[in-house]
Amino acid sequence: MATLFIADLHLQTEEPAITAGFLRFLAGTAREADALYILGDLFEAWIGDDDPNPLHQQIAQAIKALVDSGVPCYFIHGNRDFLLGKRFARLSGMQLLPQEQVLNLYGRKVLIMHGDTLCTDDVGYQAFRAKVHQPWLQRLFLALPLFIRRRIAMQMRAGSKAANSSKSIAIMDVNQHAVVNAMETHQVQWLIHGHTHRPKVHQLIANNAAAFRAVLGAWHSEGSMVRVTESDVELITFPF
Ligand code: LP5
Ligand code: MN
Repeated sequence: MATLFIADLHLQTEEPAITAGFLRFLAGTAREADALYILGDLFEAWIGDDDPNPLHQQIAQAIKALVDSGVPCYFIHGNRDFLLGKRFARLSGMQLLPQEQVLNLYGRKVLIMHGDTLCTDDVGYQAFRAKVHQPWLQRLFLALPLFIRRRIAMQMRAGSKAANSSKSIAIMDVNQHAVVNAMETHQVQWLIHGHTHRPKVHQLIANNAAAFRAVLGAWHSEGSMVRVTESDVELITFPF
């Protein structure tokens, strides 16, 4: 049997092919799994569980069908959907996990996270993240009318795009010390994350031994997943 990991689908009404690919994945490949873990940025931008966007209902129903078929589904927040809350979790049957979680998969200890917290060289982003993760600010934002929240999210997306265009590729990647530090804190030889959209399995040294970091790809024109079995950890791309 296998446990599956995906991240960075960035689902939005404007990208129906990605939604269709995800729905097919949920009704097909995922049904055979022991569990499905979604490691953040499932949605392009989440402004509250009360957003009546029909896409959200459709996705909740599809995930619920998977869960009801006997495949548990877990979610770690990304930097686009960190406001996804208990109401959507209940609707979809997903279980919300903290930002870092260690799993024991078939005897292998694996650390999972979205990956944005590893990008410690991106000082501007880390400052932004610290601000928008303040509970009082989130409560204030969620109390605003939806049209204002939508406008603020659009301004943040525009600000982010503008900021990213002047950042180097290296700054927006993970920091090696942050990676080793996370793996040594949790005493693991495997790490799976997304966020950087640079799919690859990297080899490194952590805890004075060989260690591996599997980076999930974003779902642009094809799907990306990590499949963990008793004998293997594979990074797989597949057509929608
Ligand atoms: O997301 P992406 O790929 O463009 O870049 C990320 C980092 N950017 C972000 C910002 C998100 O895109 C914004 C998402 C909105 C979610 C919904 C709204 C919820 C609001 C809640 C309020 C409590 O995560 C980017 C990283 C990049 O990944 C690579 O790691 O570099 O970081 C930034 O761009 C941060 C900048 O350095 C500074 C941010 C500018 C934001 C401008 C704010 C304007 C707000 C106006 C409000 C009135
Ligand atoms: Mn991300």
